[in-house]
Amino acid sequence: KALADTIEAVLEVGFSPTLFGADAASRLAEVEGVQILACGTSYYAGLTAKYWIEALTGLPCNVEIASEYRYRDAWAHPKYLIVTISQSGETLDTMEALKRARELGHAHALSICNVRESAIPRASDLVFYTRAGVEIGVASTKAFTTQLVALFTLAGTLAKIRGRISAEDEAAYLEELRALPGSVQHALNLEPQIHAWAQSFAAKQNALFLGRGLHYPIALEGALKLKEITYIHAEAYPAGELKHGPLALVDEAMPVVVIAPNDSLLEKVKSNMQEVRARGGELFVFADADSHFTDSEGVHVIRTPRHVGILSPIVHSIPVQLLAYHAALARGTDVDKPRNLAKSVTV
Ligand code: F1P
Repeated sequence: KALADTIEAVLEVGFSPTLFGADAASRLAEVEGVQILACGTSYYAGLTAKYWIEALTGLPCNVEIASEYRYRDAWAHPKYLIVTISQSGETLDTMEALKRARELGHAHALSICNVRESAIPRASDLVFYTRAGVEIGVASTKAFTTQLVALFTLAGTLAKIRGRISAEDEAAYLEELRALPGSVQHALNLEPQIHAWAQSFAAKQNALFLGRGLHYPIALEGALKLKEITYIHAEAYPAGELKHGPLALVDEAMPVVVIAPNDSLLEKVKSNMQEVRARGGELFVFADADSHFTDSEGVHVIRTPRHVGILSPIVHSIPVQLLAYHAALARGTDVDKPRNLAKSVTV
């Protein structure tokens, strides 16, 4: 519902600056680059957005963890748009990074946030409020998918302002957004199969998550969720990076989750999967319905909906979050209140 409501708000006006505030049109028209600042899951939304922004707008886009950026003398430019992403709008590191960006000379700041009138949107010039409302649990879930819709909309809006997409392109992207809740529902319907996988994950000590391109941040999100709510040690890598180190970790005891959408990188991902199987690693693959994967020895496959193109990371975030959720239930941990974590990190 959070996702459908956020998409509905976008569909009402299309890729329009009005979605971001009263003087958004003039501010966004000036933008020559984008600097994204965020923490945790929100940072992964930013990493995904980098692909969309650079591909659609041709603008450079940097993404940095706010707790690092706030303490350094970063490169800055008055015509770069600062984009902060925060579910709560109160995360201190993100707030301080925004202040730092202002000190360094960035003129325009846009906040993507769930919570109206929280600190970060109040300190920003432009705001997109997702329609996700407040997260019940500590770990962000619906915030992530709705942040991604907001960021895709920002990419589309900047592209439109810069004359990089035609009216037909815009209509096609909006059509993809309109169809998204149906694909996400399909992904949610995979719950029984994911529940079955989660039973074996619950007994593991470690897990590795792999993705490529737009789906590398989704591998990061899957690993973070597993860490946060099950306390299983999980790492995520771009699949092409396996041979540069993490392959040394792979043996029969290492489950490897692969985000394998039916996109232009699929053949590359398949060869990375072979590297894992050759070392005895057990593969858990999320593949799209329209690709040709079947279960084989040591390879388990769950089919997400038909490939949805550029919005695919939003669909693929659902099964990795469900996997962590069911593994947590199987281990008996508190999914809403993980140990050592706070809902808003304000220190
Ligand atoms: C950032 C964040 C969450 C994470 C956990 C701790 O919060 O790192 O992504 O799941 O809840 O805080 P926010 O800035 O998005 O509110």
